[in-house]
Amino acid sequence: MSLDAVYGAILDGDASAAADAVQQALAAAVPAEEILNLACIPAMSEIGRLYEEGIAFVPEMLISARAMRSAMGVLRPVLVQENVKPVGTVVIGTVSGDLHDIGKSLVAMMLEGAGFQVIDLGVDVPPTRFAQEAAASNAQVVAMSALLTTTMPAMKTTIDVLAEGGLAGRVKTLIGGAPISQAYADQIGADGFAPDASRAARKARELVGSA
Ligand code: B1M
Repeated sequence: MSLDAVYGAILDGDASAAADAVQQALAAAVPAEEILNLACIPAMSEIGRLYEEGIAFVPEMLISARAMRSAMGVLRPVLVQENVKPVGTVVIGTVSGDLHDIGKSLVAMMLEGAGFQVIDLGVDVPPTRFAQEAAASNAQVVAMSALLTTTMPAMKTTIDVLAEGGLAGRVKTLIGGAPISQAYADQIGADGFAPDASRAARKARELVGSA
C-alpha cells in the first residue's frame, strides 16, 4: 500500500506527496531498498515508457524526475545507512564548446531514477575533465551529450583521452543529443547511443550489466 503511494506520487510528479509517501513507508518499516527498487525506479521506468510511446512529454518527465529527487532526499540517507550500493556510477556532461544542458540534465535525472550515482559535470566539459572525474570516482560509464554538429567531434576526443588514460574497456562511453546517431557512435567507437533520456537510462544499465 505505502509502495503504491510512492509509485503514484512519482508518476504524478507530486514532489511533496512523494517525500511524504517515502516517510510513511519508512515509518511502516518497509526497507529503503524495497522502496527504491519496487516503487521509485519502476515509477521512473513507467514515465520513461510513456514518453517513448508519445503518451507523456518532456514536462511530465521533468516533474516526475523532480518528484523522484524529492523522494530520494528522504531515502538517500537511509540507503547510505543501510549500505545499499547504487547500480553504478555515471559521469555525465555536455561536451566541450557546447552549452546546451536541458537534455543532458534530463538524462542525468533518468539515470538517477534508474538507480545510478550520477556525477554531473555540467556543460562545456573538456575531455580531460571527463577522464579525471571518471578515474577519481571509479565510474563505470562516461555519458556525453552534444547538441551542436560543431561539438560532436569532442566526443571522439574524449573517447581518445579516456583510452590514453588507460580507461578504455574499464569505462563505457554513452553518447546522445539531437545530432547524434547510432552510426556516429559506431564511427567514433562509443559503447552506446540512446536517442532519448529514457532509453539512455536503459542503455546505461545494459552497459553495466544490470539491465
Ligand atoms: Co541552441 N541550437 N544554440 N540554444 N538550441 C539548437 C541545438 C539548434 C538545433 C537550433 C537551430 O538552429 N534549429 C542549433 C544547432 C544547429 C547545429 O548544430 N546543426 C543551435 C544553435 C546553432 C545554437 C547557437 C550556436 C546559437 C547562436 O548563438 N548562434 C548557441 C550555441 C551555444 C553553445 O552551446 N556554445 C545556442 C544556444 C542556445 C541557448 C543557450 C539559447 C539554449 C540552450 C539553453 C540550455 O540548454 N540551458 C538553446 C536551445 C534551447 C536550443 C534548442 C531550441 C532546444 C534544445 C533543447 O533543450 N531541447 C535547439 C533546437 C532543437 O533542438 N529543437 C537548439 C530539449 C531537450 C529535452 O532535447 O537536448 O535534444 P535535447 O535532448 C534530448 C535528446 O537529444 C536526448 O535526450 C533528450 C530527450 O529525452 N539526449 C541524450 C540529449 N543528450 C543525451 C545524452 C545521451 C542520450 C540521449 O547519452 C549520454
